[in-house]
Amino acid sequence: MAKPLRVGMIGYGFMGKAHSNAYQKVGRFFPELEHRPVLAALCARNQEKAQAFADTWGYESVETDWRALIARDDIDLIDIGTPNNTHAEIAIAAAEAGKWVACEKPLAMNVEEAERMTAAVEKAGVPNFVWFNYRRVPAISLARQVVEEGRIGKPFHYRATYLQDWTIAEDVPQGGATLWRLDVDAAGSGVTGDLLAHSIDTALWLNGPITSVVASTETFVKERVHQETGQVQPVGIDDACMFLARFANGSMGTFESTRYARGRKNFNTLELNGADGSLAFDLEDPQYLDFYEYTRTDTGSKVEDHLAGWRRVHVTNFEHPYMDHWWVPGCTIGYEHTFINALADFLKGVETGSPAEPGFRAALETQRVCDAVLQSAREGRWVETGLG
Ligand code: SOE
Repeated sequence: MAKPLRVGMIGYGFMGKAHSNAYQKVGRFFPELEHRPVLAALCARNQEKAQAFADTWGYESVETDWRALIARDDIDLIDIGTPNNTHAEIAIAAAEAGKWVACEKPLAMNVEEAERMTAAVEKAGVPNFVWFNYRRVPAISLARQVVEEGRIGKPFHYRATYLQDWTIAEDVPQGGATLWRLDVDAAGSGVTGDLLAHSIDTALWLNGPITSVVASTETFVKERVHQETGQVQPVGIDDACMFLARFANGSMGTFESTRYARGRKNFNTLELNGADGSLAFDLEDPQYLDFYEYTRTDTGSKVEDHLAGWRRVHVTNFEHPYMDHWWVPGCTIGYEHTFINALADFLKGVETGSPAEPGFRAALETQRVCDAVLQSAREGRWVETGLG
């Protein structure tokens, strides 16, 4: 008999939808899980909008004060889908109340907050998880499997890009419920925390700790109208960020992110080059993992002959990560399923006693890299991350 897991969801934006959908579907596609999420309460400051969202998604009740939500005995898990500047206070209060905590990325505004959040969930001993959903794209999980199988060999290069184009117009305002990602007080940073945090999380997972970085950032539009004050205010976020990285395994990395790459909507790519093989992935073509095999792991023989070439793996077979929970081979899954896969891993981790990553401690490592990147950009020098 499945155990109900009563979810209190805070926030109803893009991530509120993605997370709510995951709670609704996970039990249907991962029926072996012992826990069955129940959409118990939706919390947001605007009662009318909260009620509308709750009605659409089937939440049982609505709260307008997150402290009241956390105080409820009938809530087991707090999901934080609110702007970054609220994550720390909510997560710490939820942990102290003994709730499970699932937090949207990036974990925090900075390392200091992320450390306090990690200490709080660990002190309380509560299950915790950060929604770095791209790890759960089957092709990216397969990339990790290929690395673990030793098919890449000694890694030399890691290359990541994360490009979008939605803030190019100068009349896009900043702040408020819809555009808080452009307001440094709500977001903490621009593309570094919003987009590169994803790239860094994936890189740490696939290629190990990043030990040092040197970065450059740019803010192309210096002032924007703030939606809450109606005033033209300075823009404090990084619109674009590029950094070089050194990994503990001796490889070098390049990372590039911007919201000014005209035509790039959610272009999130990675490439890993090793002595024995290479891997490449592009989120705009998410069903595929590209693999170049130079050395066969079974025989050790080199496979570079007149038919050598990149292999394009359509990651939809039952033997591919997560795909035995979805459709028949050849039928694809999409963006929303990565959240369902992530939630399934989180619940399974709690049930088996082997917690799914990234929990808060792993997300703190990503935060350390983000902070080092921003510090490097400010100071114009290489900065150690403290990892590795
Ligand atoms: C930014 O545009 C954004 O919505 C990020 O905040 C998400 O994390 C990313 O996955 C899609 O783009």
